[in-house]
Amino acid sequence: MESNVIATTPFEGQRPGTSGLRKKVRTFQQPHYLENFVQAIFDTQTELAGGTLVVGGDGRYYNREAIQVILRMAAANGVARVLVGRGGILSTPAVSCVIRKYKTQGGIVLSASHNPGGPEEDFGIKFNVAAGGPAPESVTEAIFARTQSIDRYRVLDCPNTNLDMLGTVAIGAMQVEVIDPVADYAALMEDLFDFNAIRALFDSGLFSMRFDAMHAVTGPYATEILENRLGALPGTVMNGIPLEDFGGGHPDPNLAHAHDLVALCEGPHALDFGAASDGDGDRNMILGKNFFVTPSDSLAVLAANAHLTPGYHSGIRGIARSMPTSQAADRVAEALGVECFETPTGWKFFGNLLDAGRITLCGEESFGTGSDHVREKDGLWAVLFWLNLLAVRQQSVAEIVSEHWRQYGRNYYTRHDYEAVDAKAAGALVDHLRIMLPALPGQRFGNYTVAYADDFAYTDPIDGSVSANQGIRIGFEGGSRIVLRLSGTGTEGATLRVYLEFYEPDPSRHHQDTQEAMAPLILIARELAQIEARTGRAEPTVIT
Ligand code: VG1
Ligand code: CO
Repeated sequence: MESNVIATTPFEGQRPGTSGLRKKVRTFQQPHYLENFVQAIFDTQTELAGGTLVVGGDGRYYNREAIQVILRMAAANGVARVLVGRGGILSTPAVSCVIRKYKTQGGIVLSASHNPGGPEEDFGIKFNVAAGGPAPESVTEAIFARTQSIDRYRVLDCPNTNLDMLGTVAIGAMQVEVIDPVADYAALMEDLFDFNAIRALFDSGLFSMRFDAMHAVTGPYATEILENRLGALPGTVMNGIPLEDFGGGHPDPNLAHAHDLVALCEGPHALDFGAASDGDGDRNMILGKNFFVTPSDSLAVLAANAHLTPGYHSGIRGIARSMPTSQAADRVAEALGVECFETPTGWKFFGNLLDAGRITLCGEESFGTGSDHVREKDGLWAVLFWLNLLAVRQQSVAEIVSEHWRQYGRNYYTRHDYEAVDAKAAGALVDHLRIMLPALPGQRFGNYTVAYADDFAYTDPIDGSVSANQGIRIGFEGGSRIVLRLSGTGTEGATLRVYLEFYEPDPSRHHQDTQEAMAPLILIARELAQIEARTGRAEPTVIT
């Protein structure tokens, strides 16, 4: 087998966004496009030569082809050993689990998460470091810099590797071990949660649930853990077979895209519990009987109840949330007397805090929750955490959350997304807000008085690195907030995200409709940002 050095020239725009490089499949299929990015990883992450790399993806269209390219390039770049999930499948949290368990030098995750899949849709690639988490900005910037000057890549001339058979094969001097994608992850979940208590809940026959895998990567994980190990009824996992195009849908677990599951949790015959995960298995949505748990509330409830689970019985050390996530978790941290951190959007900002032992739990409003058990957000972990709480507390989801609100107050929360808007118009909208910021404090809008207004900047408390321009924050007296930022994961035009939060301490007002309760704040956000005038959109594309 011959190792070839292929001449190439740089592509524009290979800077990783919030979570890796995400582009249309057609972009990745251009000759040398994927290869350039992968070679930039090998050129900058030099410990991979002679080391072990984990490779896997969410099973979307182009997953298998990309893995074959990565294997040939890894062999030519001197990687000693690759662990790859059978069928090319590994969920994002499972990649993190495997990197940590086998102490590898890093991993490559192939996914565009909740974005649709298929020949005309999206693909993505992300590098995870030896701690198991997404590469920090210093690493992604180094990889990007290398893509701008790249002039050659290395690839071994060899046939495709059979990804469907467990076992070890050699490609040149490199060992490729095809591993069971579920086993290590499932074992970790058994360590963290009380499987006996959850099994008893299912055995009681008094508890009904469905898990919607949305034809994405969590199907095999959920079937093994929920049905095989915990004894949930066959059929508990719906849409459990991973498909290259996710059945044509958006594998995005929210009220808009997981509509079949939402319907099963509504009405007089509603299920007791519904949950869903996204394309690559790191997001989660939690539903009770006629009840939706916002991801921000979910983080706060898990934090307040963590001591009820085996994995966290000795308590939590601290909590972190991304800046747009509601401040519900802050109130729990205060009550527990632990630290609370506000980080920029994206899981990579939690890594240092987790590694340093400053936090145990962390989360984002975008249906992401996780802990120090891995270095990615983890969809099924959150579902099992909730099941553990339901089994121990013997209460419904609605009772647990309502009780939480009575104790801490309720942070009403909603996010309005304006998708595929003109990128220039979106940029101008944010620039205009930035100019307005200094004059806002003290101004009154209806019942709301601006307490502070800024463009969020974060200084990492562990390594001192600074990340500026992370989103516009307008905070009001009493704790309500408007946050605006542009998405860093989209592949078409720009997506404007408007995050709204309103604090209500009075329990008699805890059961209003969210959009109605937040209407005045929504109007203020639309007017301040001149959304309709600047984007031509009178209404958001998706409300979560
Ligand atoms: C979005 C979410 C962010 C999340 C990121 C990756 O980013 O808002 O909270 O970390 O997706 O999640 P953005 O830049 O589009 O707002 V995933 O499940 O897509 O890897
Ligand atoms: Co995801």
